[in-house]
Amino acid sequence: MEVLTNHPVKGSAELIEFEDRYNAHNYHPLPVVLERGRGVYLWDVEGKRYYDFLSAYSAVNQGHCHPRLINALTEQAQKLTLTSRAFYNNLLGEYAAFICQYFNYDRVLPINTGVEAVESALKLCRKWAYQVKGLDQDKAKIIFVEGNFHGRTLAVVSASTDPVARREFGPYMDGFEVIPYNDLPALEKALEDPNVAGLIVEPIQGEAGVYVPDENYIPEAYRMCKEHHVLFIADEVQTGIARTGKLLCCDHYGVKPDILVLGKALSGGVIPVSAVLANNEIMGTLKPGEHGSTFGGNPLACAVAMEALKVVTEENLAENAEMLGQIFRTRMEDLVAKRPDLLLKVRGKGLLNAVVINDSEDSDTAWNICIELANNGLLAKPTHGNIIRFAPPLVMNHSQIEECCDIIERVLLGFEK
Ligand code: IF1
Repeated sequence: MEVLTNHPVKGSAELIEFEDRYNAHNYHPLPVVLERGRGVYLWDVEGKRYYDFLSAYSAVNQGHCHPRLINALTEQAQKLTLTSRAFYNNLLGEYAAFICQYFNYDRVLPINTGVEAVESALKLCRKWAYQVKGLDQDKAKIIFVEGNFHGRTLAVVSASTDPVARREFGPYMDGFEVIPYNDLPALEKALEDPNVAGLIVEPIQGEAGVYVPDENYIPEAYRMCKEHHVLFIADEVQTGIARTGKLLCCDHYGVKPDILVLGKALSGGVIPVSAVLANNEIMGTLKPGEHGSTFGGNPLACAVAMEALKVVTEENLAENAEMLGQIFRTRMEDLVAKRPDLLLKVRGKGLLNAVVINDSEDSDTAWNICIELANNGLLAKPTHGNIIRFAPPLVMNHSQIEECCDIIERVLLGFEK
């Protein structure tokens, strides 16, 4: 195989071949090679334009290459990018104050990727269990729910119920218990164990296929946790930052998590930035040297994250997601009614939605539909073989969402299994 740099211009087929040849095969991408993005649009190397209905798994809520974010990035990149936490930098304090006021918490723990923030939250929960709740050493238990997705580290896959994510990565971590999702009696029973320190939950399960729990699940789970002096930890890495039509998905339920985990859109997809937020009683248990990261709290991340959150507010992205989500689901429900042989249902909140295909989990129908959608200029990704997630950037406008619904309608009405 020839060396890539010897060729000035490469087509999709060749670039895919290089990736197949040299990259770990840990993903199965749609056969589209993207090179440019702006707002709700992506362009491939052949210049074909697509509507993005994945938003890099909800990381680019603010739209691709948002000019304000790229400006914040490039301005800061010329001044200072990384100091480590061995010294103070001029932006971390400002950012910490900003994000704490934005989400109404006492303190933030700045970190980089979603899974690192989840890991940090789990460690923090254990610290709290020993120092505040008073559990005996090494006894703390954290409850997870079936179908969870919190990332890819050893601790987190130890609690996964997805055999693909878990298999052959053992031995697994102790101190985790998995209960059914959306099942309050199961939670009540699990909470009887006095060693339970925390419950971690996604308010809508993304990877599992955009499962929205019953209306009372999140508020009741929160109340039960309070009753048992157990921390309610919300993984809002995917659902947070306006995606579901409110700033946080927990806002739909009037619940303020004890520990809030954010990532993805905290940087608008520009660089990895994640955060754990909590009040003093919890965050105060961490002392110097007990946890950290070389890149956590770096000035580049601080500059970008502040701008990313300002864009969410100033461009009314939560309200827009709520409004466009209603339109999208109404249009999709019409389609489900027209093609019951192909479509089962649509579910979601705001602009985090899924259409469930009337076919088995191991069918390739959803994949084939996504290929057809791509041919028609719209990029979406199947999850679990028979579910298609639709999650465009939140900067979309009314006529664009209608046009996208037209594309989806055309493809689905004409699709033959
Ligand atoms: C992959 C899905 C999305 C997350 C929640 C933590 C993390 C994620 C709720 C970890 C990450 C990802 C990562 C990506 C696929 C993906 C995903 F398809 F699995 F469900 F978003 F839709 N908590 N989600 O959803 O964040 O460490 O990756 O920054 O791993 O393949 P990360």
